Amino acid sequence: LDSGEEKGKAERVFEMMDGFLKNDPVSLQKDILDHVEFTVARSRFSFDDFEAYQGMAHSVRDRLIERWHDTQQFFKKKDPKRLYYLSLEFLMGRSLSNSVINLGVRDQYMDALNQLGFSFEILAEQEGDAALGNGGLARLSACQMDSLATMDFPAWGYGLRYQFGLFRQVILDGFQHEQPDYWLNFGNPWEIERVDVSYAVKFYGTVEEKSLNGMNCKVWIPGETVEAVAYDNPIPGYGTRNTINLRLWAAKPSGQYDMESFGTGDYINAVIDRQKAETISSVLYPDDRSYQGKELRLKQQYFFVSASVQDIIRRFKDSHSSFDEFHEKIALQLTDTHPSLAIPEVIRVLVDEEQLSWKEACDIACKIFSFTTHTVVPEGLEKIPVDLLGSLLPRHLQIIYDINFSFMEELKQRFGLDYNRLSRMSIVEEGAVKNILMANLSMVVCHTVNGVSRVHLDTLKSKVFKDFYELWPQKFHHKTNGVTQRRWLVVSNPGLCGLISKWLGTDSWIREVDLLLGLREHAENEELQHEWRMVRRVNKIRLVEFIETMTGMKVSPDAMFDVQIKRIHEYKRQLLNILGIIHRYDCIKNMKDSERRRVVPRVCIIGGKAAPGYEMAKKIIKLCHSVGEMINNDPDIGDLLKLIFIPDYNVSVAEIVIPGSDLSQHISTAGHEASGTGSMKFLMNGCLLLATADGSTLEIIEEIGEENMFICGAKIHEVNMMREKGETIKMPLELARVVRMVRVGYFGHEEYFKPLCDSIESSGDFYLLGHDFPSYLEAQAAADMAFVNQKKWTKMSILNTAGSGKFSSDRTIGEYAEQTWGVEPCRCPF
Ligand code: T68
Repeated sequence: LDSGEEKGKAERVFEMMDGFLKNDPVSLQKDILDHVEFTVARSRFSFDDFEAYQGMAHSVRDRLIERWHDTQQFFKKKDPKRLYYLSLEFLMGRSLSNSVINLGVRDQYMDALNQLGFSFEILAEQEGDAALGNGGLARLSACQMDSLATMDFPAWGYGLRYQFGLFRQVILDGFQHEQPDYWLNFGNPWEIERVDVSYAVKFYGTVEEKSLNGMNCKVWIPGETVEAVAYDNPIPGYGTRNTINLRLWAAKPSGQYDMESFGTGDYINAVIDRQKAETISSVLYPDDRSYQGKELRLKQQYFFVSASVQDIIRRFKDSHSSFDEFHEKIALQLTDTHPSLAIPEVIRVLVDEEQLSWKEACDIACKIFSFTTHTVVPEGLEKIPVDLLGSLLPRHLQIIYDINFSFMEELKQRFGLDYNRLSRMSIVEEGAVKNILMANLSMVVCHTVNGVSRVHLDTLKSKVFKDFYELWPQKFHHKTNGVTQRRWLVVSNPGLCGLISKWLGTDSWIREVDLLLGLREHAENEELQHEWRMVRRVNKIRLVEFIETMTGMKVSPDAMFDVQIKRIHEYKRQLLNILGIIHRYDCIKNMKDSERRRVVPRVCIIGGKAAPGYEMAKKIIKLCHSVGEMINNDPDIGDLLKLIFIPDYNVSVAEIVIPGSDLSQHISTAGHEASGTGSMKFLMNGCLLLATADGSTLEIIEEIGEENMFICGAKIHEVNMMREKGETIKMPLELARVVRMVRVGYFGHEEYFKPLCDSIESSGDFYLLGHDFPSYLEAQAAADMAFVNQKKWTKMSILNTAGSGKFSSDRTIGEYAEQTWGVEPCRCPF
């Protein structure tokens, strides 16, 4: 569009489009009603909340698509270096509120709906969560997409469109049961099906050698082909026209005719067989730390990687005639090792299909790939059995072997024949079952490996990837995680958001989060403190109502709301929390009336899912219910203590719970949490933290000051020392007493809970509950003391929000863009 005439044409098109999609309330009403009538096919004179939600969602979708087209056109024209963000999991949650806020049309929609007799809040609640992920890693991907869009980076996300997201947790008699998440059953207005964008993904088969133009070539003859169809999800930035794309792939039977099965006359079975292709993208694996080397999981990984790589190369070739500039135009970010098959896939396509030399292809791969690891323990690293990989992806196995061969040669040159080192660093793990170590493959090829907090990087250097650090210290970095303040403050806590803007005199902090620091100077201002408490109380009342709806329990908003919401894991120590609650209960029971009057009433809230096969985690959920049943029904205790388990924890639940919490717990055994991001959301919302010195908490302490938090437990070096020495500490009496109560059946089910008690008392107490219990109780007592002094508490709360700026994903993404990806903003004109 360089000529004047073309420019004029483009401007006219823009004008027409702007004319088409107007954002005044009257135009919005018309759009909503049109969608109710023509998209939802309901009468515009009679429709319910859900239909109104659908009509509204489609009208918002139109506006998203408009900007998304403009953005993609603009990127195409400018041809900047693009970032491709590959993640097998995205926990997007709901989209309606987030979209209208980022598009800057929330107030207009509220007016439009009011005039139609609907409430925006009620419509927003009609939406189900998009839960295409497990936990922290998946929500991080979603937060980072929001920041990428807001900060105008030319980025694309790629993932898998699971038909069933994370299971729904149903609690029956205190036990967790898993049910499928039918999230697509009522349609999904936030995606655009692109039947025109699809790629064939190959599996199985053999590799043959052929001679092409006098060169020896490898040709992969697949045994099965599945079609990957694109579903595009526009991601709007805040305060910008930029709307980027999250492209999720769904598996469909291949359009290529398999003449043999169709030719034999068994038409029905042939069709049914082909339909099985869809199982690849049917369900999300619900384990968030273990790897079982399952074929379907490997198929999912390759399916999504292959479609994405084909798409990326197709887009590049649309505007480039050679691969010379490939590494200058493309950065590929691997979210953990789950997408690391992209490495051999890129090399395969470049060598086998684009006829580049092995060296050229490897050089390109080394320049474009970076990866971030989200795990701390070596057992958390992905291993793929060689037999499985060789049968599913025979050509990729060859490529991995070739990469490993060159790498081993390089190591020999450098360190001589140090066989121990060679075997520790090899991509191929020898043993009864041979495995491919995906982290080692990523380490060898990627130019950068990032940890997710500073202390996580230390662990990577000194433990998990020690040998690699010695070899390539320059590859190791960290980018401390962050969360998006758009979702976690603007969408979920409008009250606090308005108050912050009022006291800062601007809402610019929504894009420049460091401005929150300006709250520090008002932290002791009585007027702000009063308003702050009012807003927090309204949020607590909203949470009280939510708890009643979900559990039937009525709790008092005057109590301290003490919350632990996250995946259930032994290392996250929900058990420590529950044992602490039993201790509190036991203490109150033994108090005289005069002492009881000084007790700070608490509502303890726990929420989270256990991986379906993780027995200990499921026992913890049951224990929580059994203890809750006893405490909550004890008339002697009344409002002094309540224990609530919130079922089916997800992003939308977090959006209600976090703004209404007073205290939140992040009490992993030090050294086990790579980062942790929940704490950052609570921090932004002015909630106080009770935490161990682990993961990102160490950096939070630096920003907020230890005096504004409640820190407990062994430090990382102490944990390491205790484990190295195999020290067994004497069980503190208070802990022995509460474990005994569980053991002897005070809460029933003594046989079922026995392994929980044993894990502390007779199996070495790996997670150090015994060591940390006394300091945990002290930290809880300090929280009680602070809560009594509401002025002091409110000041701490304001200081938390004020100091939370570092933990915005905007900062994280800015660092990645500059230090890892080398991409620059590309802002689409308004
Ligand atoms: C989490 N990891 C870390 N993994 O536990 C957490 N894993 O400390 C960190 O803050 C967060 O990542 C973001 O960096 C995960 O959530 C997974 O969900 C997962 C899923 C499948 C396989 C392995």
